[in-house]
Amino acid sequence: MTLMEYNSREIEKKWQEYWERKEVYKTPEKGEKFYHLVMFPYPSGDLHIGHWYNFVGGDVYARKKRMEGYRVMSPIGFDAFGLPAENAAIKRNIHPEEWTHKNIERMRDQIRAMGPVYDWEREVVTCSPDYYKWTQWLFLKLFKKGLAYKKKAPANFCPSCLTVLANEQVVEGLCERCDASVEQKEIEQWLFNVRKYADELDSALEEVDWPERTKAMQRNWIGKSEGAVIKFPIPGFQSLVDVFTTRPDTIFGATYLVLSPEHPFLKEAKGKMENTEEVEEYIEKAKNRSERERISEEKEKTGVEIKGVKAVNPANKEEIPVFVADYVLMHYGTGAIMAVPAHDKRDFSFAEKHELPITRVISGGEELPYEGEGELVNSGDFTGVYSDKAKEEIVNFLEKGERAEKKTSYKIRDWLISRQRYWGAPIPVVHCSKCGSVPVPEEDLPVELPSLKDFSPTKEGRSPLAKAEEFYKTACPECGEEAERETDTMDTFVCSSWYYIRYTDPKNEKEFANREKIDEWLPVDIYIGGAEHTVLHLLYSRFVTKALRDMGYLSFSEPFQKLRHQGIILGADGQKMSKSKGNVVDPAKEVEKYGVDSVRMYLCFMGPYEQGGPWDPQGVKGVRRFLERVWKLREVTQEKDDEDLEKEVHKAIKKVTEDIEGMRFNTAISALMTLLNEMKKPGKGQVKTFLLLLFPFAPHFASEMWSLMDFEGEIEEKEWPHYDKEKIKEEEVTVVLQIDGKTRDTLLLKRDTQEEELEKAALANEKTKKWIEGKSIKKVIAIKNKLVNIVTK
Ligand code: ANZ
Ligand code: ZN
Repeated sequence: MTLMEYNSREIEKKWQEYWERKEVYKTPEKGEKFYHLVMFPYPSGDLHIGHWYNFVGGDVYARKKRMEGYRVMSPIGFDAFGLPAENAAIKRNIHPEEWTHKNIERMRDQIRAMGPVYDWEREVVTCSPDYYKWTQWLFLKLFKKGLAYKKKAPANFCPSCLTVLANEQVVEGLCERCDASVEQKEIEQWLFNVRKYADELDSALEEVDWPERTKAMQRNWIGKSEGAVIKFPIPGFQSLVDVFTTRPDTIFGATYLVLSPEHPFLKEAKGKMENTEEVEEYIEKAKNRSERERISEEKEKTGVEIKGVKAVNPANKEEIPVFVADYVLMHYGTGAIMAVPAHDKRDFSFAEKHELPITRVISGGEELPYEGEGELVNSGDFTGVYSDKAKEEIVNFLEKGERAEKKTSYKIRDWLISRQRYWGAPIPVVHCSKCGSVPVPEEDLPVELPSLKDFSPTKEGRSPLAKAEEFYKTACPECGEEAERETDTMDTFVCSSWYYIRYTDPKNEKEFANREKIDEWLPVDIYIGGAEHTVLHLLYSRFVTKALRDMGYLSFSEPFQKLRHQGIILGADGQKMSKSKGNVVDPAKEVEKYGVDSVRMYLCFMGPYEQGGPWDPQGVKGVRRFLERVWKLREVTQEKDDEDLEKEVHKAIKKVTEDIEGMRFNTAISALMTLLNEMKKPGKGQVKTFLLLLFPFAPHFASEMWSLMDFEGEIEEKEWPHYDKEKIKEEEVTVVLQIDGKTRDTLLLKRDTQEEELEKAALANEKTKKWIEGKSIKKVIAIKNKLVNIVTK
């Protein structure tokens, strides 16, 4: 056999065409189901290194599962609506639809060129009407269940993108996309009632196999706090002011009350306060401050006293002043707090500024404010009780007088889903002056997005669809009178909150997905994707799943059983890749030079998958050299396997199998490299096994070698190799134990036990102890696998 060069380009093209023709990657018909999911990409135009990392790791895992006999479904699609398409389109003066579709076509080719096992027949594209019809259907379902509602409220408005943003799209007061300072604006908006599921969203995290860090981020976002609501009477008023506190144990130190500027009691108190004008001025000012400013620890805590109004501390019956201050937010707890300056930082700085009394009621810490727990002081009958117990006892005591009850609060807010932008799924609602907000009948879906020429947002923050008369003018579905369509579109997180369901039945025209198919495939067995930006996607998907479950459409509660994140690949300089640093790696260029399989393998080899790490410019070349060495195994003609090698082969099978399962691709590849070094005189069967283990990483390469060596059938149809436990058992040898040259015993030890260990074993032996009693040891001679001789003086 003459030896050809390893021509990766030809080989990869050949196999990709072959696989496509043979439809190798359709979801198999037989076996136990395994739903394998990677986060679908946004069609930005080019696959970047992060996509590669995500998809390649996912693909290695999926391929092994297929070889293990699972019926693996591995779908792919595009998260195609959203602001970037619109912004790019405006900049380049082409329509967002055109821009998006061009990009999708490019990216499809790029993804195919990676050689992954995606079932393209299941592709979903969220901006196509046959998909967003069902996104709209989801909206209607939530609406009818009372889980979608409209509300006029201050919204985060980005003056540069000219749209409302969800809280989560505001990062430190700035627009996530353009870094402009976000303003507050009163607008009618649509929200999904995520708060209704807050408790389950928190507690059910215990059931899923996710990275702890990701769970912690979800919990943090949900922000569950256990505490109590305590009622403070206001002399001269009927109503009491409720405060939410997590520290009822500090109540004897509550020296004033603070109301949020939006608190309804302020309206009630108008006639009775002595400084109405001052208070109203303050309330007015607070309207222009962002939430971030209001709660920032660095910013000074502003506020004014409501003169002429006092509250009574229900624990010690003392009269205390009442303030209005914007560091208290209306949408959390009850919108009012009991301030305990000795034990809360914010209250402390406010009290210092306004010269309010600061009373220590918890011992511990040298200085005030002390935020920890401890034994109570200055607390009447509760003095001497420790915080945890005092929390219970004080609430119980106040409960008797109907002044308190236990309460759990959640930080999470309802999900604001309306966007005043063009490139999204229209919200399927009609506004009628007689009937109000009327849902579009299901049979009229989709409400198609009209192809507008002018799709730029308006200055007033209204949707571009509000300029399209032919779109918004319609008849009321209920009374038939003239009415107007809702012109806002949905947040793209709505589109991606259910795509994993659609994959099970992507072409269904009658249902969002057929129930049998849903039950057959879901939940997802493994979900692989980046850790950044996924808190909300995961949260919203979980919310939608639970809501659909409660409507009877699903029978599971958590969509993603197991979740893993790939790490981040850094530039060669160890810095985050960025254009300005000039350290961006272009995977296409690497493929051009070394081939897809080398790039795939290097990505898996470069470091622990869940950690990522810096890109080594020599790395792909190194892997390519390894493949070239494997390529030489084609010379192997020996039919009989090499007995000395058997153990190494089986050790490698075990290692590669377990490491792929645990996403330790790097050490799996190391094991293959070690094995190759041992393969001096391998038999054909051993080369076969090697190729099978290599296949998930370098599928084109392994397929080509398999066929060139005339191994029967096709490699991707073969079963994943099994290891023989017996064969990897550590072999034992008998070592002779001598004392002064005379054989006294034998030792059964692992083969290749090192000299030092031999000596230890010999000295620990019972017979040795007997024979050397009373003597001292001059030296010990140890010969590996043979003997130990203890020489005495
Ligand atoms: C009295 C107290 C004493 C408090 C003390 C803390 C320490 P988390 O854990 O984040 O839930 N609070 C309640 N509602 C608020 C609102 N709408 N805006 C701003 N602050 C609010 O925090 C709960 C604590 O935050 C509550 O417990 C309350 O202050 C404050 F030594 O009550 B605490
Ligand atoms: Zn009507």
